[in-house]
Amino acid sequence: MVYAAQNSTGVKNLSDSQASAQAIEGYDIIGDIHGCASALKTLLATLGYKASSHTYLYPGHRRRLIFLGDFIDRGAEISETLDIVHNAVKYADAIAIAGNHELSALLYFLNPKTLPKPFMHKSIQKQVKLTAEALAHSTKRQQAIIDWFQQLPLFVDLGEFRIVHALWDPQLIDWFATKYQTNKLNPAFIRDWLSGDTTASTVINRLTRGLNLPCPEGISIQGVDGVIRNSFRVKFWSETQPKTYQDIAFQPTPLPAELAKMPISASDSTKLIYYSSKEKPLFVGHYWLQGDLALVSKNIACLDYSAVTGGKLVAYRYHLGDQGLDANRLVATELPSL
Ligand SMILES: [Mn+2]
Repeated sequence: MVYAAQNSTGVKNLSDSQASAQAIEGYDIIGDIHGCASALKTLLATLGYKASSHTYLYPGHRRRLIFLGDFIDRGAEISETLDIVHNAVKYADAIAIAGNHELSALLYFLNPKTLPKPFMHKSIQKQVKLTAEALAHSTKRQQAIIDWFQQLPLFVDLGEFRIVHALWDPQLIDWFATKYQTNKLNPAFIRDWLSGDTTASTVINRLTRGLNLPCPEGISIQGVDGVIRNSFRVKFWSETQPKTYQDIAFQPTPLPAELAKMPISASDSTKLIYYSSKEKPLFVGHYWLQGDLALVSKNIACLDYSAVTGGKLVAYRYHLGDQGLDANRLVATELPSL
């Protein structure tokens, strides 16, 4: 089943670009921008995109842009980043999917009485305020962004490859696509999510924040960002059978030694999700990678290299017809360290 917006809710997107699919050579998939518009413009130039009247276009419109979510928050150029991404979607057939930060912003702007955790964790509230300030000067523009966010796709299967912000969970994706007949956020889903529907919350958490396991009693983790957390992010692929928590942890902050060497409990084992190396290539952002560019597994590329904290903004140049992924297709714009 292809989840690529067959049941479009009226927004110009993939269904339009599919009409001219023969003319497309490939896609340039860009990781978490977090308000780093200057880096984004440098990366677009490196990739060969040229500024036109409203947007950036590849010569002959032969390549299209894909944004993996988390365009906003943290960085100094949120407003300009939103302009570039939104205009690319409106005028250049780009695809932009929701990250956990767009969902937090949505909650902030929709202002429900009870804000679902963990999207309104204190540290996230602070970041969302930066985005709110960036949009404060124009109610009309703010409304346009909120309207757009409410229709962002959560996941897309483009036939040859898939994209999601953090984790591709086939069961939850099937549930969403069957129930709402779309791959996009929509009023019925948002209503369910805000009213506390458990599956709706799980979909949002899992797809945009990945799989987090709770720390055992008495253990917490102080992140590289200073925030103390009671859970940690884990992989959703593995070449070999994982035995300890060290084998499955996937986050910039190392696990405390006692947790790292602990054998994975039976109940945690049942929660693990496995994206087989036989599945089609998958692109994700979200995980704050550092250091040299590499694939995270044979068929998964994570394009989040911590741009906003002095890392790199990263793209993957996918050429239609490619057989699998190749680390040489990763392209980066270095950012000045903070
Ligand atoms: Mn994220």
